[in-house]
Amino acid sequence: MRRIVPVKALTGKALAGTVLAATVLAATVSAGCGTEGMTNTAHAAASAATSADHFAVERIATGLDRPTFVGAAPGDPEALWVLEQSGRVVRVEGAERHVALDLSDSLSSGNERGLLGIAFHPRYADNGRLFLHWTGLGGETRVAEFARGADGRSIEPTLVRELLTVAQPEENHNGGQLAFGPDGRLYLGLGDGGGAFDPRRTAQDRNQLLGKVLAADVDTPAPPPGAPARSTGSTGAPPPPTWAVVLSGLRNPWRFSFDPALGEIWVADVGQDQVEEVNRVLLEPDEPPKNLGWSAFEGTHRLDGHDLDPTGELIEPVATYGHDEGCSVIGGIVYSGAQLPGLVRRYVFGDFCSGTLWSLRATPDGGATDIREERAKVPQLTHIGLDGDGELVFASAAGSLFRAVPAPG
Ligand SMILES: [Ca+2]
Repeated sequence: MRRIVPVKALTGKALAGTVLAATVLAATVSAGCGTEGMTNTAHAAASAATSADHFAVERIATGLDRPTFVGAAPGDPEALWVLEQSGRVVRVEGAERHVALDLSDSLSSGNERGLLGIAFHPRYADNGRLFLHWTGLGGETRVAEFARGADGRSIEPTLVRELLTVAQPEENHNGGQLAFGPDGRLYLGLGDGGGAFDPRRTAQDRNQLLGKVLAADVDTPAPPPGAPARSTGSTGAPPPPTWAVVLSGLRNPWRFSFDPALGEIWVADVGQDQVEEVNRVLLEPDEPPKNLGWSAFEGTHRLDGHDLDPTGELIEPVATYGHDEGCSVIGGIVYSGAQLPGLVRRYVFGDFCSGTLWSLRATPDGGATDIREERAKVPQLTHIGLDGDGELVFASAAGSLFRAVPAPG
């Protein structure tokens, strides 16, 4: 598999087969993000990108408390739904804000903890089902189902059912993303449990949920054979589903997304000291869980003393960059909107620390090519989502939301 290394990451590293085609606009690079190496790379790189291919970002909301998610709910196209790390779910429609749910009394927040993920059921418009991922008061991962409130814009404060609880040995690497896949299952990303260099070796242990992307069928509870259907409470809620490991070998898959057209999942895995990576993986549920390498590999760098589970296909990232370009990759999305024709079918992703945004194009062989640094930046980027029209929206931990708009000129 070929891989792309944005800009300066090439320097001093032997990466045979690397493909690079970047447009770098050094003048727009923000403070704190290395620029010196980028210019040389840009001169060397062939790029077909023109001004019309790029986009700008426009701030559309401020004053939110460290938003970790922004996106739309099916059947509610005019609103943006936002998660605040400290525990509130906020529905934003124009200038109007409505706190749909406040979990702040029942979660621990700060560092990488808090309200981390939300997924609306694909038929949310009809059934009002939604799912949240947060850090419990004891630091544990919690995933539960909730229901839309009677007013249509709130969430019932009493959860419908618990879906998963996982103990977390450290404060960091709690994963985050919760999303429905093209197969209708609910997917969750969990980090390796934290610390440095996966001290508990969870990511390569197929029997542990940490360091994995998991999936569960939340539509058919399917009680064990021969067992009577049971309920978890007076509500008659179905029992928790079984979570299956889809991908192993992950350090902290903060954000992932699906490309339903190709049946693929794009997973950005946050790196340790050197390498941030983007992975493109074909979903093949009949195959053993594919292995994204951590902690035997950081990017394509083999770590001594870390065993590699030999089962499951080993997946190399399609794009990596070093810590001279950022510090935490923020996985994005394959764009298929109408407003930015130069971006159609390109995967857009970014970095939390530098605020840099890049896009790349998938190749038929499962790799990626034509990476380019976008002109726009989103400082403290935490999430890239879609509004009700399928256009890109961005959350910044600094408290703002942005949307992508055509670049002027
Ligand atoms: Ca990896």
